[in-house]
Amino acid sequence: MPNQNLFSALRAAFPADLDSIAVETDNGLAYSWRDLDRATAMVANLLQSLDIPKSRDGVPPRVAVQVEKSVEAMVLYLATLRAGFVFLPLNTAYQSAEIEYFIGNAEPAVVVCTGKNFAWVSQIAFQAGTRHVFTLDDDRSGSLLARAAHCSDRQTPVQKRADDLAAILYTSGTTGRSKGAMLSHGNLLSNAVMLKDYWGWEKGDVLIHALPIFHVHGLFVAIHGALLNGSKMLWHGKFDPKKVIADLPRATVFMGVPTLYVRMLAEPALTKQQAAHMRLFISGSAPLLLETFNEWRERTGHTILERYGMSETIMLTSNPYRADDRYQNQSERRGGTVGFPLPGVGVRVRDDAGQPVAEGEIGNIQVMGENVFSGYWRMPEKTAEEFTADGWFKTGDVGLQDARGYVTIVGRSKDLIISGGYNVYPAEIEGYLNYMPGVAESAIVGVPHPDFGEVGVAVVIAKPGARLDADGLVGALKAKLANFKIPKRCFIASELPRNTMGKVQKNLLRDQYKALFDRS
Ligand code: MLC
Ligand code: AMP
Repeated sequence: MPNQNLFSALRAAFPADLDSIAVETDNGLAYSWRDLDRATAMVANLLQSLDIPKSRDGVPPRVAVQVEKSVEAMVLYLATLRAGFVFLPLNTAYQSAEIEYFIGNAEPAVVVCTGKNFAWVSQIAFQAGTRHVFTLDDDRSGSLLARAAHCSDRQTPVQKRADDLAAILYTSGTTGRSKGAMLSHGNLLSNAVMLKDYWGWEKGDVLIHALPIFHVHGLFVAIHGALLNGSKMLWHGKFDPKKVIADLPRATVFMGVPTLYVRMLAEPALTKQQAAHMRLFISGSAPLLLETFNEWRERTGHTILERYGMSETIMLTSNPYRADDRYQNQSERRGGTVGFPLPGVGVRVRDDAGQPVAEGEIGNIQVMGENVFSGYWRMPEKTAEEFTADGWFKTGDVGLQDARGYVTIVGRSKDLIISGGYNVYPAEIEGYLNYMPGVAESAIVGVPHPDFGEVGVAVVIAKPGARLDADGLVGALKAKLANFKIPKRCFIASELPRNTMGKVQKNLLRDQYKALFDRS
């Protein structure tokens, strides 16, 4: 049985000339393919040399990572695969209560954090039983690389089967508790191989990488796409619209969430001429407004290809790349839709009773395929709830499929706000607000926002006799939660609208505040 380790497949795609450039950073560094090979071997050897059990209950050790974006952070990801461990990326915005939950839940054997956070992260980690805490900063300093420097730069990737666990991605839940989506080597590799073909990756492609690398989009779709094609990456530590536009003449592929496109459109330097060398612009993770889709086509002459995915499933649907797309025999990238089910992905639309809906009718989107995760880490009941009896995963997205096969997402059955491509679950924030002194109850709703697409707004009710200060409540939330989860506005109200069952009518609140950030 050939090794199904995802790293081995990525490594096999490295170009023959290992001394050619694999990654060029926006601060002037260049890494060859040989550099990536050697560095991943050294870090993998370090991980394998640690005195930790190679597996417990059949699960390899987890490596939890909360570091700033850097090529070395990507090396750590690849090295974790190479060593056969399980990668657990964490958003850099997470604060101590959030990190405490993830570490307590995943029980990583290794934690890697920034030097600045070492004191509090290591305290949480050691208390949870983690044996090794390393540091890694975005200037190539820290104990991880210092220790790896003593390790051999040769290593044989650990033997894996397709269904062996490769990564755990935490996604918040509607009840406020985060769930770890378990993705296997086979989930990740099959999706990457299919996308290489579907999106027409070709020799000479160069990817601008400007997304964070702790989510599906930047970590898997972008990095696997480039590596599997042996393509160079122009690596941006942080998204800066001016810098990305300046790089367009040297690149062919760009991937972004809608906010990145909106911010680039605000730059006069974005012109047809500047984008002339590009082959493909891809958008996903949040709905792309038709207005942005059209404006982009006018300004650059390129039609954005919108696709749809999830942490639990990686990529599910995509607008067609080729004019003579061999899969669907369709040519058009249609704004406002997320395209066709990708090859090997089953998509169906069901009503609330689980029955099929008529073509073009709105219902719940369910999916199946080699790309779909096996379940939530240590949450068998939650996993069972999210799959149908016949094995389809309930995405929580609401949409339709038209006669030509295009899928359109019209909303979500899950109470979720997607802000600038990050997911915010109202229940989590309401949980914090409701415990604050003087608060009787609260509701968080998502409203349209010109930059982030959607943002959270809080409506809070005081206990009888209590006086609440909206700024004070927001300040208190900031001390507890990742910054992107903080409601952009907070209102103190006398009561929340409820239906006859006593349930808060969030749709009425959404209507009430929908024009809050209206540009006009
Ligand atoms: C930053 N802020 C946000 C925010 N990002 N608020 C709401 N939503 C966001 N996404 C806030 C900060 O808290 C801060 O507020 C202020 O905005 C400025 O912060 P910043 O750090 O300077 O912002 P910036 O670096 O410009 O970040 C914006 C961004 C970033 C759009 C570049 O959010 C981003 O990279 N988003 C991409 C997310 C992504 O990769 N998602 C993929 C998920 S995978 P204050 O008050 O503190 O000043 C997935 C599956 C799939 O969904 O299909 O791909
Ligand atoms: P995450 O849990 O961070 O992986 O987010 C997945 C969710 O992002 C999906 O369930 C969708 O609600 C949303 N999403 C991803 N891509 C798109 C898209 N192109 N259009 C609309 N929503 C999207």
